[in-house]
Amino acid sequence: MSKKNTTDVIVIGAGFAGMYALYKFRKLGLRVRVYEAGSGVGGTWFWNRYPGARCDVNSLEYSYQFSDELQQEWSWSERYSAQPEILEYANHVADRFDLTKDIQFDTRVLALEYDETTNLWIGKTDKEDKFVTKFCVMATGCLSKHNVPSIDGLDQFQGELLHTGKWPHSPVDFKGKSVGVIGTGSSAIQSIPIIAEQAGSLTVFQRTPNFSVPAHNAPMDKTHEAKVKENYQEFRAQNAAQPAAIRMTINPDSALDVSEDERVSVFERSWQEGGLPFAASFSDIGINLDANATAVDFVHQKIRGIVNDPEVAQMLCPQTVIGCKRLCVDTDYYETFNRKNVDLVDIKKTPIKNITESGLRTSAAEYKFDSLVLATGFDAMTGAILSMDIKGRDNELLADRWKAGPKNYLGLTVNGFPNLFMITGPGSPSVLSNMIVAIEQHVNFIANLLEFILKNDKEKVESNLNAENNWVELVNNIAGQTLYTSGCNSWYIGANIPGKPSVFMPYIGFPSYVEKCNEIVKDSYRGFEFS
Ligand code: N01
Repeated sequence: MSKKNTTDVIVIGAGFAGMYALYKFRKLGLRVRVYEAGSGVGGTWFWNRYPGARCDVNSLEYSYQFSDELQQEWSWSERYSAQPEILEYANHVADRFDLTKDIQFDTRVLALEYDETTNLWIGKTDKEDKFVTKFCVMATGCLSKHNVPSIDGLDQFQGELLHTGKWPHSPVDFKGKSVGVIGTGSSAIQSIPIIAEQAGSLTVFQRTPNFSVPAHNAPMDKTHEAKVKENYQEFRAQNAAQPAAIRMTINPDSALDVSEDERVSVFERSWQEGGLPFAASFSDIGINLDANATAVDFVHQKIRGIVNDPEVAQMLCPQTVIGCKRLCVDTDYYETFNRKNVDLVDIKKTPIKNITESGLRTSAAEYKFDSLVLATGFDAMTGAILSMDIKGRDNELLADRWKAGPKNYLGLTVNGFPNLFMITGPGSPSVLSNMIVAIEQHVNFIANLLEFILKNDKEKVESNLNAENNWVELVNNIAGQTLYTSGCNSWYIGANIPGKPSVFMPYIGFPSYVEKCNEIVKDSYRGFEFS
């Protein structure tokens, strides 16, 4: 084996997590190599190039804070950045910190096996038979394994078949075409208004409607940007103290303690402000069913006010709790259903039977399309990790260990899989927080842990089973106090993937998570075992 294939740390993935991990671990003097399946950096923002792809976190927050020079020199053009600009930012970071020389692109890691005699991980990629490393870091992303539904005849379709999560790199031209979209999650809600503008006709196949709030995106307010940049550190610290590490003013009032008029005017203000802060209109929307129902009513009224055809409006009104699936943020989504060239089909009433050569057939009708878009989401949080064949101590497969759900400690480590770390893994705040903030916190934690191992001449670290059991119980107890587990089929609990164990995966509450991590470190890395 060539020396080139032996490193201290292998990082898998060159999205925002992998890029910062490379930067940080290099600073420790470690030899680091990153494997990336794509041909460029950016992760989510490299793959999700569908029309309308845009971040739902404010641009001034959705960026790295590890380098003050970087955050001062970069300027965003809009309140919510679009995918091309975020990808440009990722490339700028890669160039600025000379990252690409240690990233091997177009290379997918297939397998990892822990060798107990040497305490090393032996890996295999689709390009090389063997690499050896002491530490493995999964920077594989929470929403990176796209979900292709098993619908009969999918391989028969002769037109253009697209998936929002794996969009082509060359422009897709829908002009004058007949297009079908399956799915109505965030990706669909962002892309449908733009596809509708271009296409001759668009038919949307909806299984479950979703709640969406207008983004009210706008050009960046340069005065506001300058003000933030004057004291960026304080701005970041204030945001990190918020439950999702996203800046929003949480109204301390209960939705049930105010008059109907006052409640509607608060919701109206939030609706006009736009975006995810709608969920913070009152303190109890996420924890009290009656309070939640008032928000549901308000959004239903909005949908009925926007969509001209009452039957279509009714189909678009979700009959679940608001926020138990990720709230969507849109530009002109509901308005799009007033267009003459757009139809909505309820596939709960008339299910898709099969895909045909020229379109698809439901139980009620046959449709013909030039292009069919699958906006069917991801095998979230565990999908990318489990798509590798990972064997720990005693040849145990991670897939077997996680058969009943992804048991782990802090969303970072798994007993029996020493020196292997996850960034924003299941059991950490990840998808219920500003991802870049969560990534930096995790990478810093892992870097400190590696430093501790090296300083103290330890060979390996892993979490103990007791700590893992307690951690998973805590994650579920916290979720149980909210409406996240109130019965909707969200990807937070793996319900969108047939056969996936039903376990709530993210930790709710970024500040309390950070506090727990800090306590654990202070307490000599309680719950971790070193040898
Ligand atoms: O995926 P989803 P997504 N037959 O899982 C339907 C992030 N994101 O890519 O609800 C028919 O939400 C499925 O129906 P149902 C964000 O965190 C962020 O849109 O299961 N339909 C659903 O309607 C988001 O939550 C941004 O009944 C099928 C849709 O496909 C996450 O990514 C933008 C089906 C999938 O929706 C995932 O969003 C985009 C089948 N067999 C994404 N299988 C922003 O930052 C699935 N569906 C703004």
